[in-house]
This record gives sequence, C-alpha cells and structure tokens, in this order.
Amino acid sequence: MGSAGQLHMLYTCPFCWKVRGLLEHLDIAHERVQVNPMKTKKLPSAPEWKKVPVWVDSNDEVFVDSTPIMKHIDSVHNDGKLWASGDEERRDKWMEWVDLHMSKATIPILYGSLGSALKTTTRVSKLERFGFFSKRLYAWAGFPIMWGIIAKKRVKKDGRTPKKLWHDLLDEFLAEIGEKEFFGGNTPDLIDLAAFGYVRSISPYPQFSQIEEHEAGMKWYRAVESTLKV
Ligand SMILES: N[C@@H](CCC(=O)N[C@@H](CS)C(=O)NCC(=O)O)C(=O)O
Repeated sequence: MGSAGQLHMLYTCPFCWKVRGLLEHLDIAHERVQVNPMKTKKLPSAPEWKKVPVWVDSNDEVFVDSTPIMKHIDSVHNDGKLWASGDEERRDKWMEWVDLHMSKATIPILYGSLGSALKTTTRVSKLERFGFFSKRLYAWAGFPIMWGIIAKKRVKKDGRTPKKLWHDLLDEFLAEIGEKEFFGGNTPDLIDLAAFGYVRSISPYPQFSQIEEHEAGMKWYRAVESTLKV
C-alpha cells in the first residue's frame, strides 16, 4: 500500500501525538517528517500557518490544526466512523473540553518545577532534530524560559500541583465515560484518541510516573494503546 501522506511534526509536540495515535489506530501507512524546531517557517503550510502538525496528503493537499486533521483523516480513510456519534452535542462538548484542558496541562507537568523543567529540556534537546547550534542553545536557554516564564505562571494561576491537575482531569474524563470502557463506548472514538494523544505526549519523560499513579486513568490509557497497530 502506498503512503497516505506526510505528517510534518515535532517529536515532543502533544498536538502531533494526537494525529500519530489516530494514524496508528487506523493503521494508515504514512511518512513522518520530523522538522527542526527552529525552522517552522519552512513548513509546507507557511507563511500562513507555522505550527505543527501539518498533514500533506498524497495529492499534495495541505491540512493544518490537529483536531481538523484528525477529522479529515477519519473521514477520508475510515468513512468518518470515529467522529460519527449518536449524540453530537456530547461529542462536540468533550472534544472541546479535551483540547482546552488537556492541552494546557502538559506544560505544567513537564516544566512546572525547576527539576522537571531541566529534565524535560534535556530530553527534548535529544529527541528533536535541532541543528548543531540550536540544540545547544535550546538545552541551556530553553529551560529557564519554559520554567521561569511560561510554566510558573500557569501553575500559580491554577493553584493545584501539576500531578493533581492531571488526576482531576482524568477523574472528570472517566466520570463522563462512566461504565463503558471508552468515551466512544466499546471501542475508542476520536475523543478517546485526542485525549490519549495528550497523555501519551508525556510518556517519554520521567514525570509520566505521576500520571501512571492514576489507576483507572491508566486502565483506559492502556486499553486505547492496545488498539494501536505499531
Ligand atoms: N491548535 C494547534 C496547535 C499547534 C501548536 O501549537 N504546535 C506547536 C508545537 S507543540 C508549534 O508548532 N509551535 C510553533 C509556533 O507557534 O511557531 C493544533 O492543535 O495543531
């Protein structure tokens, strides 16, 4: 089977993890282009859109923004079955909830304390395809910026520890799932895969153990993971 398209991505970007999970769940052959974090101006969607993920399909058509990309891939390659729902109001509300709350919770857990910010930036500088100089620049300049400027403000504003924040989010999400195994019922749908992508984006870091302590959350997470064809 030929490639369905190219995913232009950063390895550590949570929005890219959302799309990657979907592609793996549907077992869609594709190419991954790991971009240099300092060169998002060179993306096929630039200059209008300088963010990853960017999806370029086999006809060279360009799609941007992770949730619209997921809906597009599901509709073209899966008859829209993961987005179809008997209760569109519930679906739309929770997709918005996932994108609003889970996306904001990744920075606090990764960069919210001096120690974790240092661990994360060291790991990011190894995982991403930086250039020779930008790798070194990021490794020492990235962490005070992420920790001192961005993460500290967010943690303070929220008031909870990053771990408590994640456990609360998982509680809320699982309460909505109720007795079923997934948000989508007996099988994951696009909401499960989006939420899964945000959680999975923490998995390359030692801080993931704080999320692993949420037993019910991990049960759901591992269940979604077991549907991926990787
Ligand atoms: N709403 C977008 C957000 C994407 C996003 O913010 N990506 C970050 C990386 S995690 C990025 O590319 N930032 C580069 C920039 O803003 O110049 C999505 O869901 O795809």
